[in-house]
Amino acid sequence: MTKKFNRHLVTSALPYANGPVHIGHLAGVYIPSDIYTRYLRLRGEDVIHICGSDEHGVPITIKAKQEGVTPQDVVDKYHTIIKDSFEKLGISFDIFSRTTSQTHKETASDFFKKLYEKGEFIEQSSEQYYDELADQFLADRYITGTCPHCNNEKAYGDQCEACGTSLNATDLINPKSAITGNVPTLKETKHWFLPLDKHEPFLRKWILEDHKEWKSNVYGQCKSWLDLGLQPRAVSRDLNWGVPVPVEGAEGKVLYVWFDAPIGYISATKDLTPDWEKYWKQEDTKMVHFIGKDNIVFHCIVFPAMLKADGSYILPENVPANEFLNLEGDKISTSKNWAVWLHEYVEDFKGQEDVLRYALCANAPETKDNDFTWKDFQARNNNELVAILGNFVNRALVLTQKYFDGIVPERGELTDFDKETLAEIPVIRQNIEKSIESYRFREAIKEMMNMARLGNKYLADTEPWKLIKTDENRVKTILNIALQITASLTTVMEPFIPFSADKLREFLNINSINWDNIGDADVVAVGHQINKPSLLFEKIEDETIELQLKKLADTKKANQLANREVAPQKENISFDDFCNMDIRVGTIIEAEKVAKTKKLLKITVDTGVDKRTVVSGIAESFSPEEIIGQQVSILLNLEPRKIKGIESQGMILMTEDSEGKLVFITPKEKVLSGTEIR
Ligand code: B3M
Ligand code: ZN
Repeated sequence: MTKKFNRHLVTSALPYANGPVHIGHLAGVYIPSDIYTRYLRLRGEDVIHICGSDEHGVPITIKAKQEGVTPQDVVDKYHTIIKDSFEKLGISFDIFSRTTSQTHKETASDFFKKLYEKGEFIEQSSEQYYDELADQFLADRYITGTCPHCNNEKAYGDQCEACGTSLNATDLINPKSAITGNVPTLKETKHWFLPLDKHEPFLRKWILEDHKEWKSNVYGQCKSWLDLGLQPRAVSRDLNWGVPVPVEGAEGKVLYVWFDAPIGYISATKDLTPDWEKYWKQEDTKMVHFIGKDNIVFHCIVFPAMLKADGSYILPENVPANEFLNLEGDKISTSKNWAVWLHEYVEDFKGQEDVLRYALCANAPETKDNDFTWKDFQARNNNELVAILGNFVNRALVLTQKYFDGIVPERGELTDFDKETLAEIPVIRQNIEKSIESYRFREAIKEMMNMARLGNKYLADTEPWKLIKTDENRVKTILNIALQITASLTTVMEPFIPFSADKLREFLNINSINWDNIGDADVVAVGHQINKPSLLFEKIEDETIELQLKKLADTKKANQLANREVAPQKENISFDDFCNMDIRVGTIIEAEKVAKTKKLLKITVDTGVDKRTVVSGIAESFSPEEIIGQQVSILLNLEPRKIKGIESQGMILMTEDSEGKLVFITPKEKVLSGTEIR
């Protein structure tokens, strides 16, 4: 039985306002949700797309502390940056709200109160980690330790980012305070828990039986959660940043951020329309949550349990979560600055917003983690947007200008090839419908490009530029058909690359065409005047890509420097031990490779005391020729050792630079060979 829906409520995960958004967010959540909503709008559906920033939670208070500002300053700053980036990339939310709004505080507070009054919570005192030095309970990200599932040493008190498991702080091995680095103590405190176990039978049936159509990554994660058995989850925290727990005896306690954030979808809808209840409470609304894979449990288990406990809300029809996008082979990381930031992209690539939308959708991490590379980005632009789509529409428009002064010519009798070509348009349209409605956006965008391919092939096969000399009437038919395809393309492009769709409509001098009219015989009328076109897409040159790669290389270097692990100090030695070491400045006078080895050089050093042989493992860093005359530090009284049959009498001291390259320890000024180092 398929349900009949009369309206759509689309939500996109509320980004944390503790930093800007990057391409991983865009590819995983906002591009798919935007395509989906734009498509529904084109079909004339009643749809609203809800988002906003998630402004509570520990990451924000930590960031505020780091920057020496208030949490409100942090969220004000990032809310603005994030909102602006989304706007510039054409993500068409109907509202982009925030969880520090008054509406939200009231909505979240009332939501809690209702569940509290219905007796839907368990009130329980338990032992929680406490930092004596900071005089504060350590919730969520205020505590780090080793993940009991994957041994990641940097897991947080609420989640391990390495394996994605959602954790309780007390699960962590070797817990440490993120504020002071102290080992925390356990201290009793009271909290409210949502008894997920109570909702388990319902959730089991609702997900595992009624929603077998969910994406396998989502369904699988839910199943393993349910199979592990659900536990009550605390929905309050001992913190001073958040929505206060609205009951007596809850001073100093706020709602857990994952309790208040999804309610943000509801409060944002309230801010959008007084009709909000229609979207949230009527069974004929289709609610779809777009999220990344780390949010699955909260959207498929915790939030539905909250909605169910309230009893007056609908539940999501689908939660098409995506996997993660990597960047040039490495995991995207905010703390390592390993990301392509949207606010930087829109500055560096003005007017090329659609290129990013296209590249990210074509390569979206729909079924597995995927990699973004700048080379692929360039290729998608140059070989697909420019060479296929841009090329086709440009030929259709330019030839119409050239032969018919930009006036849409009439069609004569159609050949079989004309008919076959025209018949392909609705087929492609239906393919796109099927793909989008089953959340397969990569497939959908491929079909969009197939419509341009169809046009390209049509022109290449009919060759109007040759026929114009002999058969002008035939050329009229050909260009009419090419223009019908171009006009249909404007609508097909709209969900994916809306800026280019606008531009193309301007070239064609037409208004938008409804989805259902794609492929109709005369979407542009005979005699209609089109405008002079310019290029729809520009080629992206190698230099542009190299600049971006250089940016990333610089980031990598900076990280290596910052993350270099300094070896711990060794055990103390006595002064005598030290004096026993005879370290001198020497000069290399001969050097040659040791046969049949890669690493070894046989070096003769003038030590001042004598001229002696040392075998040293530096052949991969230095050629024999380049080190002749080099002053070095050498430990003379090291027990001689045979290496590859050569007696090595001492050791040349080396260090490494930040990139791991070997460096000699050489006095700044030349000194006499044999000078002691003390
Ligand atoms: N802010 C987590 C995230 O950005 C969270 C999503 C909330 S959706 C209600 O990954
Ligand atoms: Zn883990």
